[in-house]
Amino acid sequence: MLRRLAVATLDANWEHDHTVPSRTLYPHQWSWDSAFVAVGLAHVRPERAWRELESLFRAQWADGRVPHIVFNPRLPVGAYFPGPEFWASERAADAPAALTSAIVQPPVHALAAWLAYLRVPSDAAHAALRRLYPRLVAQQRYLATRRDVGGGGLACVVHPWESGLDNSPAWDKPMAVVPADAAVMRAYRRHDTAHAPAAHRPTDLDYARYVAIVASYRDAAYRDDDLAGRHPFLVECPLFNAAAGVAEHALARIAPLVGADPGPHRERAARITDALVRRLYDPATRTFQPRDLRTGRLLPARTVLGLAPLILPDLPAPQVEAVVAEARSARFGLAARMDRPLPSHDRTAPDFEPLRYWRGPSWMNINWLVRRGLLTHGRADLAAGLARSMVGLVAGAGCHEYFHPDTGAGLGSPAFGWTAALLLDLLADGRDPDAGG
Ligand code: 2M8
Repeated sequence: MLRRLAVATLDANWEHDHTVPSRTLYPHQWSWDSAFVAVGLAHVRPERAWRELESLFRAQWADGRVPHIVFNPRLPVGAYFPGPEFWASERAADAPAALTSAIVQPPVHALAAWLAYLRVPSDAAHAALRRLYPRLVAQQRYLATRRDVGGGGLACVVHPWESGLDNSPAWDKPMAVVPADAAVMRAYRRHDTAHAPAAHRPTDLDYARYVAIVASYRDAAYRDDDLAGRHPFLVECPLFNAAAGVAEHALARIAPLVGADPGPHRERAARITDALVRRLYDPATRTFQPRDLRTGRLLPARTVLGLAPLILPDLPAPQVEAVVAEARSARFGLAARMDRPLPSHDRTAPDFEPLRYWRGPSWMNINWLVRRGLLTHGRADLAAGLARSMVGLVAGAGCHEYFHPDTGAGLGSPAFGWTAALLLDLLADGRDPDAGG
């Protein structure tokens, strides 16, 4: 039953060469959504899993960046805000012919490609892996070179949208100093609040700041040189960098299959893990925190982002222990028997909001990542508890975009791509073929 619902959701969201996250809220192709969707499609429509990843990477920029949105040119202007006319990516020398945004999202694609291959290692999958490998390497190179603004071996994000957790309380402090006026939004038509209650979404002032950050990057033709001198939002995010580390581990597995050397990937993976611990682990709070490059300080909110480094197979034992303790604390409630999956923000914080987008609700993709981390570090008991609570959530509410962290009520889009895809992965996956990392 549940499996059928998930497959039907993915089929309904399929659009010629990709899956839309949601027909109403997000009608184009999104970068990390496509990676999660490919993981699920590999179980039921393996050929489509590769088309999903390859259509995204066809829109990769010459500098290696993989845009966070690839716009469907068949949709009318106004189908999503901000659309291609706002991004004006043609102002950048490295932009492709496709209509795209100009920022990125967490690089979970190499992991997705590796998992899709493991699921069905056919000749077609092997051929797709060969085509994707150089593009995945270029994606990593872009992040490691153009985005290491702090100079410490981590990539920075230049917009909250790049973190994937757009409206997280983690970004409140750096966002508060972005100059913007909510009245600016009178000039635009927001698309999200036409399809979801305004009380669940970012405010107009948040949107004015999102728009201002894009405008600043756009005015510099989306160049990455001198970001430190001019860009209003520069943050090193633990989830984003953990994804980059895991991507190097996945590339080290893929490399021998395509005739490449895994050695450099292993070295880069080790360097990223080392940099994450050195720059983003806070021994005082015993969790990972994002670092604001404009002030040099760690950001104080204890969000679910801090748990993400658990996905790194080479995370040192003291940090594994600390992150598991953080996840098991009253802030997140991880247990072998748990009613609801992890919330996106500390439940005990005064600014915890169970209904508002990324400020409290539970999301399947983050829980799926943390579950992988628990399996990788030998915590099958906790991973099983988390998986059961995730399946229970979708069984009760359907393939929603996100869920009320206490009641489990479905929120946001009711037919959401990555929820369906990752549910399929959990249902199929009594045993994870890559659980050892
Ligand atoms: C949300 O982000 C977009 C902007 O990229 C939005 O709010 O309009 C986030 O949840 C993001 O993580 C996700 O990739 C995207 C599409 O599902 O929606």
